[in-house]
Amino acid sequence: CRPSLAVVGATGAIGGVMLQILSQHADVWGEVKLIASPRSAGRKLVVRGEESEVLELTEDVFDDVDVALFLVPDEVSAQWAPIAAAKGTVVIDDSAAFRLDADVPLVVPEINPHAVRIRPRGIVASPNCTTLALIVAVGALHAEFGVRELVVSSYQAVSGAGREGVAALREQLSMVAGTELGTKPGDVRRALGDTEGSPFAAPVALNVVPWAGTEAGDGWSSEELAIREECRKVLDLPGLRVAATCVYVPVVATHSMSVHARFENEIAVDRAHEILATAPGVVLYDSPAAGDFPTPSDVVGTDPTWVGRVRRSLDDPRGLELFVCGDNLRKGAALNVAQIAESVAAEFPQRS
Ligand code: 2RA
Repeated sequence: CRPSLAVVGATGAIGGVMLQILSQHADVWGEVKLIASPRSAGRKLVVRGEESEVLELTEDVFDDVDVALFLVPDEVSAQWAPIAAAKGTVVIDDSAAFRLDADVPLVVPEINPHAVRIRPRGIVASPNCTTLALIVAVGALHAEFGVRELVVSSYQAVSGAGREGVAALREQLSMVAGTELGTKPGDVRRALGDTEGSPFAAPVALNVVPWAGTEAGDGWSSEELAIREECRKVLDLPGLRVAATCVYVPVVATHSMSVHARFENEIAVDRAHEILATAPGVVLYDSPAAGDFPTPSDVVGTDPTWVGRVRRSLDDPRGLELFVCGDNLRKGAALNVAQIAESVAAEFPQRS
């Protein structure tokens, strides 16, 4: 019989995308339980075409659950994932709580699918959305050229900061629309006044904000260090040199990144194109003179990492420049978790 599934955080933004994915993908699951905090329990949501009541997150809810997807904040995962795992449930966790735990594999199915099987804590982690947009393309190139260094600048969508991020952008846009703001120092900031409730360190409408996450020491943000540590772990390259600068931009969903990648071997740009054109989870869209390059407003809602502007570095035959876009709520969150879970589900028939 097919493994049972729990979706913890079913009522959140990523939970909503997960329910769509469960309805769209080949159905490998038996019973699917939808779980949320006491505040959201009792709501009815549709999954696989059927209405289902959302259950409250309790210890007992994991009885008879084979695989649980945790789509909840770090502190909720930190508390509840070990409780579910202790009951024998395999946890696939989308939070940052376990990503760098040596006993928890950090899995991107296109890059390190084998890692999912070694999970001493019964927990498998899925990377941050910025890492995910980047790693699918860089990992494919690494397999042939051997990546040694990444210099990354992100253009991150406000939904990375949750529903509050989207609400803040929409509210700020409504306040500046049709004005002449954005022409004098500080005029946008003054016009928006107290941006209470905004998760951003500066106005995000008519602006860009070079700070994502929390202070992580020596001037770095947690988001920047997450890209570094997670790329190292997924690629199994503890010495990979990574310098990231993370920036929020006025985009609702889909993170973009400009990437300078340096490899061990000299780059043949035609071969780089070929690799990207055929790599799983990647779409190469790269005829800039014809206006063909990925942008977040075209990529949003799609599954792959889109890559364009691929060119050899002018001053370094081992360097490649590229621009990537990936939907932070799909591959960047729900889709990668679903893909990991499907690979775990495939283990079940062999067990019985
Ligand atoms: C962001 N990566 O995009 C964060 C969310 N985890 O803001």
